[in-house]
Amino acid sequence: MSEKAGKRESGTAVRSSASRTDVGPVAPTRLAASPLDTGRLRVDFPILDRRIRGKRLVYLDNAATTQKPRAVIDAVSHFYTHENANIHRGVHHLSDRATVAYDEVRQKTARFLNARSPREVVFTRGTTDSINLVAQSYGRAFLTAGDEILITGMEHHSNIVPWQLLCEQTGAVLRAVPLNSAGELELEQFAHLLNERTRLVAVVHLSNALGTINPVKHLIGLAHVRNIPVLIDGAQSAPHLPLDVQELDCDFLAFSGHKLFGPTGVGVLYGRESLLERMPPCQGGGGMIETVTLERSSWAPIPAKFEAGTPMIAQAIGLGAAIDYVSQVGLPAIAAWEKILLDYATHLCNRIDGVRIIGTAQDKAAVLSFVLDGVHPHDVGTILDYDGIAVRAGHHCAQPVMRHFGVPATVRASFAFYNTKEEVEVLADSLVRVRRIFG
Ligand code: C6P
Repeated sequence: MSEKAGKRESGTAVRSSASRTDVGPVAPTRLAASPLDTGRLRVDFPILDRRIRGKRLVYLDNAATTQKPRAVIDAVSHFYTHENANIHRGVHHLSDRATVAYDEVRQKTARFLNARSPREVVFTRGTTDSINLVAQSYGRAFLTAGDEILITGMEHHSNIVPWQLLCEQTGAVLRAVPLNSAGELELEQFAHLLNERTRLVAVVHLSNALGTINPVKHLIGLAHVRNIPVLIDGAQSAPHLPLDVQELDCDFLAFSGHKLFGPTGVGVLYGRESLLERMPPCQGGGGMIETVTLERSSWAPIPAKFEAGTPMIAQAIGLGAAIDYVSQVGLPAIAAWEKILLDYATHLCNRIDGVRIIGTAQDKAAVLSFVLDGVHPHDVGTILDYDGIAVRAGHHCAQPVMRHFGVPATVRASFAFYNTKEEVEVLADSLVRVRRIFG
């Protein structure tokens, strides 16, 4: 069903280098970021100066995709202007330069996630692609009929449908942990649903539709007691929360470059080395082989084994610039500022007649989903757009969440560190206007 039908600069380094192995030091820090100098940071994002229908753009659709800092735009442009070549193939200077640049991003990504090694970082097209990779590689190799995969009732379709496809292919069974009325996981149900047949757990870290932050470290601990690997959908957490795969002890983690202020078309699958080693490739082609005869082929070492064909080179370069940028702003500072914005927006919206917030979890970040009594979310979104405010209205690719709350759609304001309290006030004023228009 379409949504319509359902109608570099500033900050502290992210984390200590304790327990890092062969991935080197983090990018150098340039400016202090506490408190976040939002006014200064906004200057880095050219699009934020745009006017929409004569009004200053208020961009509150960051969960869908984030805006790009000049550093990212320049890195991609510089690559195409000065270094463009295919990688891992050429003997010429440009190919060598491009290969080095691409491989450096893998190291940078490993540091960003505190992975043990760059070998644990597979470049993909995005979160969706990463999850599908695990389903079609790990899932098809190791799951059989009657095995169970445990997800939750607040997953994005990207963390539901790949498992449903896998279940059709293998006879495995998909189970989901229910939600309570605040949009939190029923934790005792999680423990209850884990059993001797469970072969994989896949859980969203930060819900795109509700803003709920799941206690993933706790969930991973429970699953690991039974030796069950856990995949974390980090699409929404990567831009908002510090991530440390060693501390979380997750087995897989997926995120998208474009939600982390980087380009579209590139994402990451972190995978525990011992698992990636055992997993077969699920796409064949150039780049992922060791030797090929007309009869059979053998695979390149990880992570190349999972990167068939010419990869998204320029996009990966852009992702590297985005990781530098975000690391310099500092995710702890980002999370703290966005919490202030979310609390302020929640406070203002709660004062508006007829607003019902969907998702009131204790632990929440960056996302404010709501409905306005008697007004379809698309109408709300359209009127907000006339005021220059970009929000998303729809089911947010989380139809089971909408069904749980008995709504076809919500309006979703989603924040990034460059948003301001003034923008939150513009949103609230505009909602009051919507209220007046609809009586
Ligand atoms: N959510 C949103 O507006 P891709 O499309 O592969 O970059 O990310 C998919 C995805 C997976 N998990 C979560 C929790 C997500 O939020 C998303 C993307 C966007 O909410 C686009 S639907």
